[in-house]
Amino acid sequence: MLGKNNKKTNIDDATAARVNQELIVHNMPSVSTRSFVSGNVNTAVSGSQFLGATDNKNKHQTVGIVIIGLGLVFVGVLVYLSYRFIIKPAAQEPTVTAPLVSPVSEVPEKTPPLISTSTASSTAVVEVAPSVIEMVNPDIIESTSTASTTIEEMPIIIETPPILDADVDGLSDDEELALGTDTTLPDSDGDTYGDLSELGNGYNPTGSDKLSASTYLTKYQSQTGKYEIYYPKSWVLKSLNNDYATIISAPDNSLMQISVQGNPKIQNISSWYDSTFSLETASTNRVQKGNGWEGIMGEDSLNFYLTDNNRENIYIISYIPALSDRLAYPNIFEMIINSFKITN
Ligand SMILES: [Ca+2]
Ligand SMILES: [Ca+2]
Repeated sequence: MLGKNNKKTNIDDATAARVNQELIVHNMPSVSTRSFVSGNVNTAVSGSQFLGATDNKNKHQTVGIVIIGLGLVFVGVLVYLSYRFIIKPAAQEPTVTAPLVSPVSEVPEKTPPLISTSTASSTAVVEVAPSVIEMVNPDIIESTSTASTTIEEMPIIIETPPILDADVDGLSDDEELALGTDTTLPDSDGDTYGDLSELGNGYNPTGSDKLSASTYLTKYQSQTGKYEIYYPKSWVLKSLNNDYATIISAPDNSLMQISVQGNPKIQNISSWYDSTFSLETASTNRVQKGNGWEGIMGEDSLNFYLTDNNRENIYIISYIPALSDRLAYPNIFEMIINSFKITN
């Protein structure tokens, strides 16, 4: 039993040893396993192969060094070329353009910055200025010449419009438009009295009753001047200088003006007129009597001078035509004078 057990124990030990060896063998690397298996011969062969690899390695290293050296040389050439043709010229350009820039930087103080060189700017100014003068002067001369010819022709262009009287009743068409009468009928209201006759005698040419009843006329009262007048309603009246001057504008830009001034010497109108205009010939025979006044028509027939019965003021009624040779409203001027009334 014991021997059997010892035998069995020896067998188990041998098995265990073999198992361990196999475990060791299987756990070792395959190369080592080959070397152990191949023995010394394989080991010598592998040694000669190792010497050959070392030679090849040296050759490769030499080639590598040569390649690296050539690479370094090539890089050096590239660096030199880049410095010679790129970096150096780029570095030199500012130094070359610097003198060109500095004059330009001085130029903008006098000329626009867009101009690259001072010579270009100076020649440009010098060339343009005379050409402009040469271009402008002829135009100016031509324009003045044409203007002068136009001015010479002006009187022909603005020839005084003719004064028409379509119905030949003595009232111009302009006056009949202001009075509301018919320019084609001498007796507009058909009362057998002509328009001019009714107007001159203080009657309404467009209907019955007195002239003051005409719907085409209106009355103006001056508190300062203490008078009243009638004038065409369609005309424009303006009071100036505290009512010491009154202006009435007619459609053709003619004016009727009534001005008031003192009569410090309390002269009658004939004496005032003679002394004012230094007339040697007495104008007494030209005196007209009105409603609270006496007056004299000036020799130009455009100014009527009158004074109130108290000889307090001198009134001047003036017809100021827009064109000196066109008097379209002589009868209305007369009507305003006749309608003049001192109101006190
Ligand atoms: Ca007429
Ligand atoms: Ca009539």
